[in-house]
Amino acid sequence: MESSASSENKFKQPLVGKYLRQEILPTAFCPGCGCGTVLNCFTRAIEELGLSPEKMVFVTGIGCSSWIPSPYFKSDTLHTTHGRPLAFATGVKIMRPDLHVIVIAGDGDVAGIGGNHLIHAARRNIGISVFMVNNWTYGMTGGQVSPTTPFGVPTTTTPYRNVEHPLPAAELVAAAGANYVSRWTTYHVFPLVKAMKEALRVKGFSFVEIISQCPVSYGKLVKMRKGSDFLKQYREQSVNVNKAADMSDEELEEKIVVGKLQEKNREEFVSVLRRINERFQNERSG
Ligand SMILES: Cc1ncc(C[n+]2csc(CCOP(=O)(O)OP(=O)(O)O)c2C)c(N)n1
Repeated sequence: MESSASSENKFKQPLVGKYLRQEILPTAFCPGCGCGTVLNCFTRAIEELGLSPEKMVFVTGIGCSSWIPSPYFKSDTLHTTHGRPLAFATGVKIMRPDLHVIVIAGDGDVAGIGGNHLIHAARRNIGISVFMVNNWTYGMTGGQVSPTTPFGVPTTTTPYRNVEHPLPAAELVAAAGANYVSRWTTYHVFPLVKAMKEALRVKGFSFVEIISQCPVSYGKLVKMRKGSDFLKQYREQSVNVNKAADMSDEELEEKIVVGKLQEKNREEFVSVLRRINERFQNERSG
């Protein structure tokens, strides 16, 4: 097993050039944005797994977090329409089950406008890895309410405060039948890298929710202007899923439950589909 010291040491090695397009660096993200941390952790995860860029296809929607893989990664990337990355990714996986099909996109994209695609991709247990960067807002368009915005928060579209409760997207995906679900924050970089690696190894549908700061669009509304303000909040509010199991709903209010929420071994959708199609075709021709 790898020691945390060697893991930390490796974390500092620059991987730009091997996986990332150098010409567009340093970054398009706002100061303090969590997308850079997600990009860094993801690059570390694929390096530690030894995945080659030719074996990955990234599919994104529209939003700040969709810029994490596209255009930064040197792999093939499909930058699609807002809300539809899972629909496109499903098509890619069905035609190329040999590739790692990876969606990195925002909470608006994946759980809002694309929420139905998410539920059914999880239900099918199709071999797609989804990394939902949850900044609790529509970051790119300036801080509108999203399905994951906490209750009582003012946004540009809820100036008198959000009166809806946030969607527990990771729990929803687990209930729908995904093989792997976990949640971490940009404060938890080492467990996040580990979760990303676990998700990428899974044969069926895998989902990692990453709570990530948006100090510009969201932060201006809640008066938290620095990335570090959010990291402090994530550290203080996070509770591990094992500990959360013994806590009441009241105790869990305003907490962020982190850790592995689900791990199963259901057969992956495309392999079932191919097996059944082949059997039917053999029966017809024989
Ligand atoms: C069909 C459609 N509706 C709305 C938009 C406008 N739009 C672009 S990005 C975005 C929200 C992005 O929020 P999220 O997916 O959470 O990603 P973030 O920018 O926060 O990373 C919206 C509403 C669009 N491009 N297409």
